[in-house]
Amino acid sequence: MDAYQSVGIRRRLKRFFRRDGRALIFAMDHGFEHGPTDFEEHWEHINPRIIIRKVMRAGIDGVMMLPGIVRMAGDEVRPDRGLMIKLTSKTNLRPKSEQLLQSQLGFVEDAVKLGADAIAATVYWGSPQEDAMMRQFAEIASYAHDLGFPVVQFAYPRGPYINEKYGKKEDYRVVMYGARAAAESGADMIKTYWTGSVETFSKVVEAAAGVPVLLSGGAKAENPVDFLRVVYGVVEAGGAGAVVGRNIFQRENPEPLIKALLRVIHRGEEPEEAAKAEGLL
Ligand code: FBP
Repeated sequence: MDAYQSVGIRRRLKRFFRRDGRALIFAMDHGFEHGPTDFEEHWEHINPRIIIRKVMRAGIDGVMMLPGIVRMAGDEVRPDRGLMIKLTSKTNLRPKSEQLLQSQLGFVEDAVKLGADAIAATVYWGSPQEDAMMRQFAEIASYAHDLGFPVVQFAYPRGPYINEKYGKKEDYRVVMYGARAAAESGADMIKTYWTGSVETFSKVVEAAAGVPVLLSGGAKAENPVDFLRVVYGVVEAGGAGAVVGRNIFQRENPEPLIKALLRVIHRGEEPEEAAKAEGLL
């Protein structure tokens, strides 16, 4: 890679991270990946403009979306916040046997035209369709890197072999393996599952050997302090922050939680302290 491309990658990556090297990113690809029912609790958020305005106001560092959402509401994303465009997904309407595959739904050129600062793609490590996703990731990453764009891998190990051998996909040996595979396949940023403890997540971070590892938010926690505790653990383990969807848009007013998350991620505040400061306790 020549100097132009590597400078481009480094500059664009910095649009997500503050000086501390950490970031809080809002994820909104669920209407596609899970279906519109994910928005039923707060249906107004099915309109990306409404929720993006809220997350911007709260001070989020970046957003992650599919190309169509950027076309619908990309102008709500402030120009000083990182824009990550994800180019793979699947619908929940597929037969179960095809759920372990993400397909490409957009192209690097389109993401560049839409103003992306980073390009993202998922790999389900351990899936029977791992081969297809590896190839897809390699093609996306090679072209994005060629143009000077960083590539984010949603490294989500899952599949029958993992369940059989490790019992659950969040076993740290599995998550650590996925993070390592992401780093070795050329990712500039990795998003993956919480492994349940600081000690085990530290291993995931170490396995990524310097490539920033961010938490994948997961299902909405009824008690926001529980979620703040997980994110606090990610930071303690050396993680680079979190990419959060449902814990944000499944709340009518997500601003206090976003602000509390920013306190935990960027100021290292204890979860209870951050929650109190934002009126969550
Ligand atoms: P959440 O914070 O809601 O978990 O969003 C992060 C995310 O990676 C989304 O980008 C994606 O649609 C979803 O999780 C994948 O969820 P699942 O684990 O159900 O495949």
